[in-house]
Amino acid sequence: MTGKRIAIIGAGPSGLAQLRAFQSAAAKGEEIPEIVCFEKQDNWGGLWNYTWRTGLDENGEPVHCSMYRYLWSNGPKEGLEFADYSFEEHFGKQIASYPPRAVLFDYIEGRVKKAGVRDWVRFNTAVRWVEFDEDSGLFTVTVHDHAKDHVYSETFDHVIVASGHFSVPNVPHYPGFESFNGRLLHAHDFRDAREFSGKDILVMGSSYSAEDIGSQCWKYGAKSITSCYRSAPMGFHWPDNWEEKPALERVEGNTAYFIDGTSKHVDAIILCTGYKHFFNFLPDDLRLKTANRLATADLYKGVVWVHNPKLFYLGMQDQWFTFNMFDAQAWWVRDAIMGKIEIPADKETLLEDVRERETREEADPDTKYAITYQGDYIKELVAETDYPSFDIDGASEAFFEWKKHKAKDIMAFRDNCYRSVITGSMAPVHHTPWKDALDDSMESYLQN
Ligand code: FAD
Ligand code: NA7
Repeated sequence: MTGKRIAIIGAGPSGLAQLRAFQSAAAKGEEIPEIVCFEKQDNWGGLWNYTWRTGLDENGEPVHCSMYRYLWSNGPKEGLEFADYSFEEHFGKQIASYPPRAVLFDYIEGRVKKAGVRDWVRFNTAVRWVEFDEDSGLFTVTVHDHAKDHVYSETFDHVIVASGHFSVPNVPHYPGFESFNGRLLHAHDFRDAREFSGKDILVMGSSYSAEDIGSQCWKYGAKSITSCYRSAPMGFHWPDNWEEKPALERVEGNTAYFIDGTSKHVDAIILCTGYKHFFNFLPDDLRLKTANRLATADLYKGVVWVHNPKLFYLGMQDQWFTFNMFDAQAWWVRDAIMGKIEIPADKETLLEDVRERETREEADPDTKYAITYQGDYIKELVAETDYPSFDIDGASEAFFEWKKHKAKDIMAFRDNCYRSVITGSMAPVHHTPWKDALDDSMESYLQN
């Protein structure tokens, strides 16, 4: 041990990447700091740890999970595969490209079980407050251990915030919501598409949640789907019972009125209106405030809090890449903490790095550009650590293909397969087309 103590907040994919990063250094014989990971849920996996609960959990904490039953990966697994732990290593064979949630949860868990880091996590422990003391140079982290119903504080040299940013819903108000006669909910509280079979539903928004929740409801027998957009339509070739409309104006009774003067009877409104970066355990001087974008505000190299470089954030970007990007970040943060990477002392240099990333992101609104931009970011970080280098351009190619497959047939894109950039092998075609595969269990998915 180096004598340093590190607090990680959250044991989702980002926090787990950080645990694995430190464990891999220890496995190579390096001296690592003491690691304490605080996780408010009773298990790891973050959003991938499904619960039927909505609202408050068994401890009275806000439910973190925004995932739902029948959720299948919304992008190809070949774009997110861990470079140090392939799908083939985990499952003993290559599997199809769009695994359901339970399969991805198993994969995420497999790597950290193998690493033997569960003891580093304090479960059922919600972080309540973090403070930095200039004199000692230490953070005080105050937590609530729900198992013992005990609140306590400990000090740390570094804090790594890995609490995610797709859990606290952005909930707009539209006239008439208070007297709507149907079910009105945010995507965060959506759990089971079967609730909406036979119903006319309205999904508000034109991004991933609107697309996927609408598609789930279609698959499980909704009578009709109407989606409405604020800025631009999703523009896919939708099934006959799916209509895309411009922005909602108001609701009266069960009728939704849109700004083009049209209206529609709806039984339910699902607000797929995104999430907030929300950190109620951080004071002003430590709290990230950013839009959901690729170049986050105030994070040098996308991870170092420029106003106090002893504090790090993981996974705060909008995400094309996920697990492998969290890995690249976690390995980099590990090396910064262990003194192998130097963070410039001059704040202006840190801010200049942020500005350069923002300008480069804003240079081109094209999707392909954005994917390449995030791939380049991963390359940049991976080049500075011993994270196994992998064919990041190849992973970007999988995303380019995915985009084309969605444009061709939005209800069949998950029937395609791609080549792993980690093992080089091609994924098998799944045994059942996505639209007919109503059983999303791991047992069913792995029957190839
Ligand atoms: P999270 O997974 O959000 O984990 C954060 C952890 O921090 C949680 O375990 C939480 O309990 C804990 N925590 C929060 N606050 C506290 C606190 N105060 N104290 C203690 N612990 C705390 N990505 C993909 O790659 N493929 C997909 O198909 C995909 N689908 C998605 C579908 C939905 C509906 C959503 C919302 C996201 C999806 N994502 C998908 C993106 C997802 O963000 C990442 O896959 C990943 O879960 C992010 O990991 P994370 O660790 O950064 O955050
Ligand atoms: P996103 O990607 O942040 O998208 C939010 C959508 O909600 C987007 O289309 C917004 O429209 C729309 N929005 C936001 N506020 C409003 C209001 N007030 N009125 C109407 N529409 C609004 O969130 P998602 O939940 O789709 O995806 C988040 C993650 O979950 C993603 O990474 C996936 O992997 C799963 P805009 O285009 O800004 O006009």
